[in-house]
Amino acid sequence: MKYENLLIDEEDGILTLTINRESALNALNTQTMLELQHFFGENGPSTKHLKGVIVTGAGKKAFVAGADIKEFLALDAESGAEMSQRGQDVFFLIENFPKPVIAAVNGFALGGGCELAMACHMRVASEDAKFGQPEVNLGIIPGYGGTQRLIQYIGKTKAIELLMTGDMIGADEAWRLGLVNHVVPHDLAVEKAKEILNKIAKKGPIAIQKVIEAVNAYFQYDQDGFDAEVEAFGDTTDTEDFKEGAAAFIEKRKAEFKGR
Ligand code: CO8
Repeated sequence: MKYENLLIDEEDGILTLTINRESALNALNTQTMLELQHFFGENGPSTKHLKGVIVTGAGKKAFVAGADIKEFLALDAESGAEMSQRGQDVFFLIENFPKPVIAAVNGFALGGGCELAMACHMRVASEDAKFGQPEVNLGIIPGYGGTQRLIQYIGKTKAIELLMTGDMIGADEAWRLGLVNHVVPHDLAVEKAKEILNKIAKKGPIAIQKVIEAVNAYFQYDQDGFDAEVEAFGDTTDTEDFKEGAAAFIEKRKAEFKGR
């Protein structure tokens, strides 16, 4: 698929995916959602060799300022629910991506933009980033998982306040609440995300994939997270990587993982 709204740059095993609609503050229109679906879905790039993916927004002002408001003015109950479901499905692909995905939030992360950042495994915010779910200002609610993931990250007390007031919070408050992992000076969010991915890349890749699966299981109503952990743990013990990791520890050397 030829991407119109995503810029992809690969360097040293790290893919940086930039939402590139700067004139609309990188708002997620249908085309961009289709491209995200393609990228994170089965037909996207091979992930075997990847350390991980960084998601960011073009320009200095916005990560993503939301779903593209101009596109959903004509929605009704049926088409609105369909659009919400399609968006949720795309963000589940990101949440379940087998390699680490980090959002480098370089400005406004509002509505669908905050939801996109929350679907990533971690968030690094620049100090002038702003987060919020302002949908109630438009008379709607978040539709791409925001009501659920915001509670998962910051708890019901603050989540329901932010969802009802539509208030924006700055990077420092987002960090204090547990919404973001790190706050860094402007322009350094992508660099910090790379540093984290390079650190993770030294670990066993299958173990990292199993961490993603087991952690996500906690939030699935039809799965028991403890059972998922037992299964994932069993899978990791059955790998060459585990034999290598244990041998390296005993021989007092650095492990060389092969992802097998
Ligand atoms: N959609 C479309 N265009 C946008 C969006 C958006 N979400 N945000 C900004 N833009 C456009 C503006 O229209 C403007 O375009 P133009 O120059 O052609 O008029 C351009 O980007 C620059 O924006 P502003 O002039 O408004 O810039 P300011 O610096 O004055 O303000 C803000 C920046 C505060 C970020 C402001 O743009 C804003 O409030 N944007 C909207 C934020 C918002 O409400 N986001 C939530 C959208 S709803 C949503 O995400 C629902 C997700 C779930 C959908 C479920 C399926 C139905």
